[in-house]
Amino acid sequence: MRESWRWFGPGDPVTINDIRQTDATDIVSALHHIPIGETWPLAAIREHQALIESCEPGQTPLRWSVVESIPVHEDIKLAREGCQRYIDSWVATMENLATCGIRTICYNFMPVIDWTRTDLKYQLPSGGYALRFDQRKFAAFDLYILQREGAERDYTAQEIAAARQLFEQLSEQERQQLTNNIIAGLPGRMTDAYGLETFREMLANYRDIDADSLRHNLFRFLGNVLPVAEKLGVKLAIHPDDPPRDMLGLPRIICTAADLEILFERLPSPANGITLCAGTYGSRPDNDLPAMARQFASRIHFSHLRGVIRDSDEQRSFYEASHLNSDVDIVGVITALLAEERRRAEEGPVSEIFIRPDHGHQILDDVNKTVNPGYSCIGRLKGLAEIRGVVKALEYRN
Ligand code: DNO
Repeated sequence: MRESWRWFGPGDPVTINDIRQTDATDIVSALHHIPIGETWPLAAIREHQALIESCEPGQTPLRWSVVESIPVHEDIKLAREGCQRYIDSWVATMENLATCGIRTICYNFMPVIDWTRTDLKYQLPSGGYALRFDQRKFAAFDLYILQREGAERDYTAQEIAAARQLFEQLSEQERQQLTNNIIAGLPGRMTDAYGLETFREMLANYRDIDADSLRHNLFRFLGNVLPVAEKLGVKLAIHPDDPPRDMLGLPRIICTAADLEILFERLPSPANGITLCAGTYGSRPDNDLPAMARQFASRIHFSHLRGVIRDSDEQRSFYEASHLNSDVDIVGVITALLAEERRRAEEGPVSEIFIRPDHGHQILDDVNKTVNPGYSCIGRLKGLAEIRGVVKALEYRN
């Protein structure tokens, strides 16, 4: 298993030299400053790669191995006229990355919003902080802040009453914070940040797009990308929709094992693969993570390891728990990943799966620092250390 670590670039408060101290070997990164839809120039990729890979004599070198993510322009998801130029530009970015030796590419196909949380500083009983998705708060945003047309159809009378009550309890500042968390996006998002009015317009663009048409648009995109990826030896790794279900009237199509079955049945190319994000898939009670890891083993090119604990009375609400103690059987997932690596080793030289500790708690010295929510150093290092322990123990047993 190759231990990787996400780095957001020169503005990331966690520096490359900090990451070096974690003993992770590989970096997951992207050119976040390039506008969505534009090709990443070769020179810019090389420059970023040098920031990651150059080091003083005697220092442990790091490698930029995974891209998370090349963003997919909304026009591609909407299959708008003229979107071919954005598809071509995505492919050109992939070609430039492959020229630099970077061949594992994560992406997602979530319309309008990327990963979404309602609380970025949810206090844990330990005193640290976690990220949280609260379904009731989300409904309050949808119904009473965004006031989305037709939103009431998506909630029961009881949910609407609870959302109203909560909305009334929120201060102006809390409403603003909630709005920002949802429409301005979180670190590493692959969609633009919007104002409320633009956000409404963006949602309206999807009025006539249901799950089937969105899937059709994904397949069209992949139909262009996969043949080139195969030639270049690039592995694509689609990230699930987080949280994994329809939101704000938008269809979401990478949420369950059934969604993945459709994807691979339709496009069996060996370049077509997934990011097994344990925390995302695990925020649905009907996703059995070790079973999914076994079922799609050969398709897993990258894995985000973390867990969530769902609220007992509202399974759509959850907080990000510690890496090993959650509703997700991370030991079961790692067991499946290691078994897959052994299988791959029998087939050929490239057998390792990139994993990274996903989101960590904000604890200790990080509590008073400015951090990218979910991406503070110490919490992720704790997660990595726990994962590393599991890997060692399982490898020893085999
Ligand atoms: C958050 C994430 C997302 C993810 C992109 C993948 O922590 O897992 O930012 O990287 O949506 O394309």
